[in-house]
Amino acid sequence: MTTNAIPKTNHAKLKSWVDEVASLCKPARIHWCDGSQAEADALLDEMIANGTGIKLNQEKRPGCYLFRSDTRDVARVEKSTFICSAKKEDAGPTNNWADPVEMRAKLKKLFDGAMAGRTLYVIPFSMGPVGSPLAQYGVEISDSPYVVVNMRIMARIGQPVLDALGEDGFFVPALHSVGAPLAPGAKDVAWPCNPESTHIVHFPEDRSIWSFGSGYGGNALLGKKCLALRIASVLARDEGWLAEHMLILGVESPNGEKTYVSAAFPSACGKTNFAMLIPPKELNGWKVTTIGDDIAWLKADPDARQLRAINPEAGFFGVAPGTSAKTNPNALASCSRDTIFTNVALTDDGDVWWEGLTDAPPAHLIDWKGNEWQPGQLDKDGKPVLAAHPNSRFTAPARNCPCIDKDWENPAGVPISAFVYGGRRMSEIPLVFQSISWNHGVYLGATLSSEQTAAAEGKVGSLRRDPMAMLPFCGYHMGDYFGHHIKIGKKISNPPKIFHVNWFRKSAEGKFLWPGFGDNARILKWIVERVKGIAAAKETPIGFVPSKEDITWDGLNFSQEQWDAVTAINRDTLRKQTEEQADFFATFGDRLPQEIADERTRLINTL
Ligand code: TSX
Ligand code: MN
Repeated sequence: MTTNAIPKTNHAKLKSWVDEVASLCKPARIHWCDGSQAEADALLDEMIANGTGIKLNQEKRPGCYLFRSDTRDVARVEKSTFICSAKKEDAGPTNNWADPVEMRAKLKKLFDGAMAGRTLYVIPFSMGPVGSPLAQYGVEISDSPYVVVNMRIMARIGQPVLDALGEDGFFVPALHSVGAPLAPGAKDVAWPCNPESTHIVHFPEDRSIWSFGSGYGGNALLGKKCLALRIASVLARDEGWLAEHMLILGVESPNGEKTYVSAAFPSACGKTNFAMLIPPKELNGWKVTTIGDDIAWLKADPDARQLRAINPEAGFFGVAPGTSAKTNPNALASCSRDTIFTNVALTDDGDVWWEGLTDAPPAHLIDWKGNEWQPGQLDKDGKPVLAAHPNSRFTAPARNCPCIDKDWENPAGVPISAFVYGGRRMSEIPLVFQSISWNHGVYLGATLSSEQTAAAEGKVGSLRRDPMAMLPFCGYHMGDYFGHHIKIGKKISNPPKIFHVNWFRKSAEGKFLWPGFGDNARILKWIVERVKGIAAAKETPIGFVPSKEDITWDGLNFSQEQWDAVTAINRDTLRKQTEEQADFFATFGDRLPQEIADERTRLINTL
């Protein structure tokens, strides 16, 4: 076996783990990643040469590449995702559990010889700025060069991380294989994977990750969902901080005051769009800046006054379809260079396209499967053929984002003044309201739900409960997780104020009642002014709500009738819906905090 270079580390535990993995997986070569541009260029050149990747038109998209996955490997696989705590009870009712001893034995078999004929890449990575007290280190071992070039965008990787680890620093070991060993002399496929045997496994007690069979996104870039949410949520519980599925944005008022807000939304609610929102020009001088679009790690500051947050990631792994100059010009600008596109369509001039990028599609494309594509094309069932996969992605460096906050890499993080929870709700849930208290806010997060769109799994229109948008990402019992939030609120003298929003309310005729997008800045302004104690609100059973005159309307004609429609509440329906939460709460058994149960009772009684 050959190794590219003597690794510049004296971390004995890391070296022996790499040796151990190599003897199990039996790769042809070992490559320690230094994270350099030259290394990434060499890997990309190799992948272009063997047909795995496509270099896009370098005049239009400098440093950009396109990859097409296997058609069976296009998204996270929740049914194959496991939390292997020693006790089943500790994984809770929302996770797949498997016995850690049995699972380890199963994984050992799967990984035995799994890297034959391939290169084993060692990717030291940092989630968060290297050296930040809020950062966590991991080392991913992967046999996928696609993973290496994506991890280089999404995290800080290479020698600086080894230097920070020193001789005995703590790291999360994260082992990944596409699960497709190559026989001697056999020709490789463009996207090796093993969908029949895919396993995404977390061992929360020894903080390790094993991922087998998939090369896609959250299944393979192990720093993101696996480490920064599932494992980090467990670390956060044990160490007294929060690992949340939240964007972080800054709101700058005309006098230059900055207020930071973090927000959790289930999928298909436009989280990345909200993180990069551009306020209407009539909101003179109000600006939004981005710290992150997916994950927030929050810790009490030294005097336990407030929470400070970092974005543990260094890039955006965003859904491409629907991203356009109208919906999110900042995201588009972020992927103008040094970006990896996966499963989008290819234009005749070597550029990319996806549904929603432009009003009219180009006359000819190569679709995400590599087939010729024309507008209006139908499949054999008469359904339109999509040019890009609905879950196609861009992997773009955060530094490319025109509205990236100047403090996005501040190792101390930024102070968070408000939490926003939001769902896609056609009816009943008003545009915005503020919780009465921290515990009431935790209850709002715990009962967060969203209606399913075609892009997500599940029946279209059905209500999916997604507490704090963490349903697929909490690494332990969700009842304990609610309890941890309650505890954090007690520990901090000035915790974030908590709000609930719904941009998706519809009229009886099925029309959206709220213009959304940039106009959401009007609601953000109210939120920021509530935090500062400037804006007015009425106290109602559901919380504090604005009147129409509490919102700034410059540049938008919005009638009192429209306002009433988008903020109306029906006490009887809400009471019924609150009563119906009983079954959901019952699934958490005696691990549901009494405080959360009490908030529900209080709400039913006041309604
Ligand atoms: O991202 C969205 N946001 C947040 C933006 C900061 N979307 C897209 C969701 C899919 C990922 C929205 N869609 C939002 C929204 O606020 N609101 C809607 C619903 C909507 C759609 C189209 C219109 C209005 C609202 N069009 C017109 O009013 C012309
Ligand atoms: Mn996410």
